[in-house]
Amino acid sequence: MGKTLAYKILEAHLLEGELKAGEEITIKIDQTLTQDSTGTMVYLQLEAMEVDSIKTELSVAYIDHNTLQTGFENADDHEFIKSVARRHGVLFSKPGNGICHQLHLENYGKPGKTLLGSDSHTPTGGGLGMIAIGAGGLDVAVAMAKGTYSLTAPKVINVELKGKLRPWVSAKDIILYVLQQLSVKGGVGKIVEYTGDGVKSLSVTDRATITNMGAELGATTSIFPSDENTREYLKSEGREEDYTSLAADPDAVYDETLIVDLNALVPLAAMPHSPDNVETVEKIGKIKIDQVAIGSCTNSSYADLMKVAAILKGKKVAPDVSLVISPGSSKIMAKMASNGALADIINAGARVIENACGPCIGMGQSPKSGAVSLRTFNRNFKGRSGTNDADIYLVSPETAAISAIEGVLTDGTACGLELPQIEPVDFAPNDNFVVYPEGCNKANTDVTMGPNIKPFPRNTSLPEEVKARVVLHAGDNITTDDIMPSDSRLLPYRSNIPHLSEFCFEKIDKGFPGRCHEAGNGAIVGGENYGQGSSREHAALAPLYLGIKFVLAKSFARIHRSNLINSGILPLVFDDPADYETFDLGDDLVIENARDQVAAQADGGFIIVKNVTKGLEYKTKSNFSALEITMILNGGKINTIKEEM
Ligand code: MIC
Ligand code: SF4
Repeated sequence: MGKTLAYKILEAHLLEGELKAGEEITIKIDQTLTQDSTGTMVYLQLEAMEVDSIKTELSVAYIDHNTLQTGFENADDHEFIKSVARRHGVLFSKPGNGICHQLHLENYGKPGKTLLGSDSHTPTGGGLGMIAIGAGGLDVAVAMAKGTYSLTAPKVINVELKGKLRPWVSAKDIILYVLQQLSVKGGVGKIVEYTGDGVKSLSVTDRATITNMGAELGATTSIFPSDENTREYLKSEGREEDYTSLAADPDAVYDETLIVDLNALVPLAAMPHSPDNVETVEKIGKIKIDQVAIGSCTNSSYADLMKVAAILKGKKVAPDVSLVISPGSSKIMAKMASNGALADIINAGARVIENACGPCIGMGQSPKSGAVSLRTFNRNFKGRSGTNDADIYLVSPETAAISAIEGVLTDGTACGLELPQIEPVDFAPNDNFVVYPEGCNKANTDVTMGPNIKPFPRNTSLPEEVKARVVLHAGDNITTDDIMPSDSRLLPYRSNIPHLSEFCFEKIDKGFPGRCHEAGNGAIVGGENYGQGSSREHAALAPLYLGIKFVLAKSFARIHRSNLINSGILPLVFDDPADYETFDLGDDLVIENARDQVAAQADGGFIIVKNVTKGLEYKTKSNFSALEITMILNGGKINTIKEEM
């Protein structure tokens, strides 16, 4: 039986377990990446583990999320990360160098390697034929300390691409189409593997756009084969020697298949407020727009921005539109400065901002009240832009650029403008933004810690009886942005959980922290796909700080479920989803004999939760692995690791 590419790479990295969908496996991690907003926790945790040296081949600490430095907090975070990076032999990418995923693709990603990143869009590396997985910060800290990562072996979906895209239809439209077909939870527990003759018409950065947004499917990761286009890309980045050819066996067996006819695709947009709420640009119609934002780790490559420059050249941005562009990396910005494309963009009336995440995470450029904003980004959750009543549409760079000129959402296929073919160019290697740890080690380098950096909360081992009061009854698809919002006001406090926790669930229920303080021990009730989106473990750490003991939901998103377990909070899944309806705020719940019940999960048992207020009993089933059971009993991952050591 032929093998999928994903399983070939997993097999080559398998350390423990049976490589079979649903089984717990431990794999070797070759590379890690962190970014600043999750990175401070990662490096606090790495320090807490007291390791002597990291075990990965390469680890990089990027600074890209919060580069506004509106107060001392960010700059202190950057300095802290730099100091710990130096102590442990981690490369440090200074603010201004660009967005972690784009930079990793350009400079370090290698076909066939494994990469674990403390950011949900780490699967961008799948565009280069890597197994690149997003995880919570603590998992990444452990991957650095031990060189390993444990996960449930996913199923593999085959997305077979047939044919070739027409002009004005791009990689973004492919992934928007896949999202429309599979939904934001369609990828949970799965790897999405792209095959078919259509693959060869896509460049590595096109592929990276697609694997990047596989995060929005809830997938563990997404992957493309490594072929001549991969070689060409690595060559253009000055590292052809990193190329290896990789593909699935021709007779590989997949768990599911989705066929996409590229010739038939048209420009698409994800409408407010979910990346899978997809419709054709033509059907949505020529709605008036107020803002266009081009960039983010999804669509800020050289080719993307050169297409944008070609569309804008000699034109003028519409009077009511603010067009803002954030390039993916310093190399891209420098190249466009030298070939004149940057001037074309600026002359058209665009605002060019720093090579960073910027508006994608609400770090500036929030649109006006009630605005319609077109963005080439990957998430359009309500309020993420920093403006709660704005309507965000996710589109391709081509659609964004032509719409910025027209002032209304525009389908480029009908505009009569010919798009030029963007030829690959050579990028001179430039590591002037990178700080190497040379000569530094734990003995000669101190940790630099500013006053805003507070210790992270730690749980205690699971008691025999867990009592908790219902402090929130939430709906389906709650995002980690809902749980722990992030914008220019809150991002400076990513290293300060006590402060941050006062804003937990702020956008959907301002009374949440108050109720938690009153209850002492709290429980959250949620619907389907609870915790989708960002990998931020703050969405588990802030609830932990507020006394949350367990979350009852119809289903959980992968990374958040792990973050809860890592924090010693139980993610419990209703055996009967109808139970969800029976809760009210203030209901008192109890799990009796909690330790025995959790331990019995290994034999496929249920955990029984009693609703004392209503006199009801609920069966929950969570399929905890043996490792997860140990972590829950110990009150989290860090306690478990400490014990092991
Ligand atoms: C995001 O896109 O939501 C983020 C900000 O990059 C997060 C990480 C974070 O919350 O710091 C992610 O995707 O994991
Ligand atoms: Fe940064 Fe946005 Fe990408 Fe997250 S999705 S890494 S905030 S650019």
